[in-house]
This record gives sequence, structure tokens and C-alpha cells, in this order.
Amino acid sequence: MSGTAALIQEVQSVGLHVLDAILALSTAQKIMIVVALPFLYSIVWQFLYSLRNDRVPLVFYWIPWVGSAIPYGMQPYEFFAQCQQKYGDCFSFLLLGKVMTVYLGPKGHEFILNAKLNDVSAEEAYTHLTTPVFGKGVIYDCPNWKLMEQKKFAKVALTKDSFIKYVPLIREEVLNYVNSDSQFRGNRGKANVLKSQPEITIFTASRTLLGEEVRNMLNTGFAKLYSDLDKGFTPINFVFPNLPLPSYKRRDEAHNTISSTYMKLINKRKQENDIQDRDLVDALMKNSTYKDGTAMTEREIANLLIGVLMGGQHTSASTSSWFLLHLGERPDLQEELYNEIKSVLGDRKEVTYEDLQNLPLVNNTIKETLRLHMPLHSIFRKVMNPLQVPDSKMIVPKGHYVLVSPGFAMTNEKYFPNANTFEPHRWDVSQNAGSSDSDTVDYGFGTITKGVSSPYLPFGGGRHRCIGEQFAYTQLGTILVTFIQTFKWTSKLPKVDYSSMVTLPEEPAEIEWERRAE
Ligand code: X2N
Ligand code: HEM
Repeated sequence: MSGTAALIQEVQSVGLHVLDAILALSTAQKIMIVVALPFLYSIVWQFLYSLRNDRVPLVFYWIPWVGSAIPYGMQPYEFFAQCQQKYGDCFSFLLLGKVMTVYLGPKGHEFILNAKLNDVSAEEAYTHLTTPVFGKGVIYDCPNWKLMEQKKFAKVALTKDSFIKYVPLIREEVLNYVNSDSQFRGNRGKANVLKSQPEITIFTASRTLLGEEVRNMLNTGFAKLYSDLDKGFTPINFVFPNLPLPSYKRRDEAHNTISSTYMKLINKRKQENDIQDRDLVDALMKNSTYKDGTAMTEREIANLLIGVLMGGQHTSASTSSWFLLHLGERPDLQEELYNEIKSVLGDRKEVTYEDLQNLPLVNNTIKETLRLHMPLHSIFRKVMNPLQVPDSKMIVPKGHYVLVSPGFAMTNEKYFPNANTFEPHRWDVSQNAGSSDSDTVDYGFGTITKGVSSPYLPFGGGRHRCIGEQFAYTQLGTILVTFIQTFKWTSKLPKVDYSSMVTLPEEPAEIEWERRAE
């Protein structure tokens, strides 16, 4: 390293001479230099960095601080593929002042999702984004062990017994929506899925997880608060957590009002001694005392409710938008789904949780949608201790970030033949068969598979693995069945918008629907 140090000194001494020359220049020339300096510095810095063999190769960039934000932000998977060609599976890039080390493929999944708790931190990576939205004391505003317990507390409302109760409620909400919303008037028409799916998602999730009281508030001005809070949960907030802008102020106000409203609900149920097993509110009121004996406060329970609902909202709305748009291009699949549903339900229209377990094409449609459109295209951790890249001399230093992208592997020919074709039947044979790693582990919220080297990880893996998978499948399955029972539709598949929190379809994202004859 002394060679590098000497080089730096040399550059510095040259710099001093240059400074003298600069002072003799005209103002216009001086301004030019002030502008050019950061560029020069960044190029020199990148050159020196490239000489180090203990560092992961860094993708070259022209614009200081911004780095590779534009190619990454516009087309992350294409950007990753280009980097992979040049550097292999492991490379670093600069994203708005943060050095991100990517490791593509199953080895990367293992490296990052199963990294040691002491070495990487999710809360350090996400808290600036999530804490203003969810609030204090929960998810990424608390030590990891508390998150593990919060996931355990929440899972009580995400069991088979709960889902049996949720399915009819979800169906009722969907039917109510498609029979009353202006986009679904008459016997045929057009609907923007970027409007309908977020609404259907919030109605169904609120009705099931938060209960009837909160669901009914959404018919009032309360819905505007969700929209304000939502606008504070974007990549812009990830980069700039706090700016003196109206949208940030509205985010904070919306958070406070929603949080207080949930607390009032908790208090009301407490006072009326009305604590049952209806929803997540009941579940958390009954069971939210940490193993060290401290109980979650009412404010923290309210914030956990906000966080869980917000997470499920974006991911699920994106997924149902995408399956509607893909199926719009595949009327043959809609008929196949219709026949599958008919053959299992017979003359009955009311789908049940048990029915959903007997509808493989419904579930494979969701599975295939998640393969092509994993809602979270990037998962981050902040590096807390120097981290060695396996089987190499490369060290990711403290303060950098690691980024894992299962969605990249999930859309890659190497793992999925005809990777870009939407084909739910590709999953027909392998229904849970050949699950080679039966090794399990429990980080505190139930047993999950230990290995994360599968290329297919829409719900992540390791200690931060999703707890919402079964809820999502139940919610999405019921929405899909109800749509297939009610409509036939066509659509043209839009491009992907990667600049949102989740991978969304670009506008216009429309389906042309027609009601099925009774
Ligand atoms: C300006 C294009 O757009 O060049 F929510 F209880 C709740 C996930 C955090 C993703 C951050 C950056 C994109 C820059 C584009 C809960 C259900 C969770 C799990 C650059 C020019 C939250 C930030 C997205 C950076 C991409 C994940 C979610 N299950 N929900 N340039 O958090 O789980 C939860 C968990 C994050 C991101 C980005 C740009 C539990 C541009 C043009 C523009 N990302 N992103 N969840 N970019 N440009 C969640 C984990 C956690
Ligand atoms: C974590 C995906 C729905 C709650 C995660 C992670 C992924 C994910 C990839 C890991 C994040 C990381 O490692 O940083 C999805 C997808 C969904 C979905 C694709 C729907 C299709 C839901 C729902 C809920 C939920 C409906 C709640 C009911 C959570 C929670 C975590 C999580 C609590 C744990 C966060 C952590 O431990 O850091 N999800 N999710 N998710 N998800 Fe989901």
C-alpha cells in the first residue's frame, strides 16, 4: 500500500503548483476549474481504487456522487448484466454517494442473505427510508432481535386458521369493488390496473389484517392519509430521507394521524374488553411482549401495523397488476384458469382457503408473476465489519453496502429457459418436488429453510425472510379467482418502471374487460 500512499503524495504536491497557476486565471476560467475539479478528483480516485486487488472491481462512472445511479435506476437488470459481462458476478458501483457491492447468482444470495448478523445490517440500510413512514421502535428502528420477535408476533395473524376467515372477506371486498367502482361500470370497459389494484389491495388487506373499523374509515377522508404516507415511501426518500418539502411534511402528518388512529382503536378494544382473534390488531394486543419481559407500547403496535400493511400493500398491488396484464395477453390461460376453478368449485362461486390449495394453475400464475416481476429488485444491507468475498482476496469494507438481486437470477436464461416468457406451466412438474435443502433454521419467527442458494427467492431468505408469503398467496389467489370468475380481459404488456419502490408496470397499464355471462 506504500506505493499508493506515495502516489497520493505526489498528486498532492503537483496539486499545490497547479493552485498557483489557477489563481492567475480569469474568473470564468476559475469557475470552469471549480466545476471540473470534482470530476478530476473522482477519476483519479477511481484509478487508484482500480489498482487495489483487495477490492471488488468498481464500475467506472463519470458523474461524481451520482455514480451509476442513472443506468441502475432505469434498468437495473440490464445494468447488472452489462457489469456481469465486464467483471463477473461480483462488482461494485456507486449509487448516489453509496458504494454498493453486488454479487449476482445463487452464491451471491448465500453471501448476502446468509451473512452473519454482526457483519451486515438491514436496519442501517433501510431505517432512513422506513422509520419516518412506519414510525419509531419497530421494524428497522430497533435492534434486530426485536424485529425477529415482531415477526413472530405478527405471524400469529398469518396462520391457516386466519386465512380460512380472510378468504370470504377478501372475496367480498373484490366483488364489492368490481361491482361499484367507476372503472368497472357496465358490461365492458377499460380499467387502469395501477388504480384498481392498489385500491383492491388496501381494501382487502385492511379488512382482514386491521378489521372492519379501519376498513370502513377508508370510505372517508382517511384514505387521503394513506396516499400521503405512500408518497413518502419512494426511492427519493431512500436517497433524501428528509427535505423541507410539502410532501415530507404531509408524510409526517399522515404518519402521526394514522398511528394515533390505530392507537385509539387499540384503546377502544381494550376498554370494551373486545379482544378476539379477528385480525392482526387482536393478535398483537394479545401477544407482543418481548422475551426480556418488556411489552411493546401501544404506539409501537400501531407503528408495526403501519409497517406490515405498507410492505404488503406495494408488493401485493404490484403482483396483481402484473398478473392481470400478463393474463390479458393470454386468453387461453384465462380459460384454463376458469375451467380449473369450475372443476374444483363446481356450481359454488364462493372460493375458500381450501379451494385455493387445490388450484395449481392459480398458484403457478402467481409464482410465475413473481418470477418475472419480483417486487423488490434490490435488497440492501450495510456492511458493519470488513466482509470477505468467499474464495477471493477481496474485502468489502465497513461502511459500504451489499446488494442482492434474486430478481436478476429469476429472469436469467441460465436458471430459467425462455426466461422472458410468461409461462405458469413451467412450474407444473416441480410442485415442491426435489426441494433438496431440507435443512431448516429458526431466527425467532418460526422455521425457514437454511439455504438461500436457490435462484428463485421472491420472498428473500435468511433472518430477514418475508413472513407475508402465505398471506400474499391467499390474498392474490382470491383476487385472481374472483377476477377470472367475473371477467375476460385483454391487454398489452407495458414496460417495467424500476424507479418506484417496487417494480411496477409503466403507464398506460390498462386492461380491456368484459363481464362473463352468468
Ligand atoms: C433520479 C431512473 O430512479 O435515472 F416495507 F414491515 C415493511 C427496498 C428499500 C427497495 C429500498 C434507487 C431505484 C435509485 C431507482 C415491513 C413487503 C418491508 C417486504 C436512480 C433519476 C422494506 C431503494 C428500491 C433504491 C430501488 C426493503 C418491503 N415485504 N414489503 N436514478 O426496502 O422489506 C416493509 C419489510 C427497500 C429499495 C432505487 C433509483 C417489512 C432512479 C432515473 C432516476 N430501493 N432504489 N417489503 N434511481 N433514478 C420491506 C424490506 C425493505
Ligand atoms: C421481508 C418480498 C408480501 C411482510 C421480505 C423480503 C422480501 C419480501 C424479498 C426480504 C427483504 C430483505 O431481506 O431485505 C415480499 C413479496 C411479497 C411480500 C414478493 C408479495 C408478493 C408481504 C406481506 C407482508 C410482508 C403481505 C405482511 C403481511 C414482510 C416482513 C418482512 C418481509 C415483516 C421482514 C423484513 C425483515 O425481516 O427485515 N418480503 N413480501 N411481506 N416481508 Fe415481504
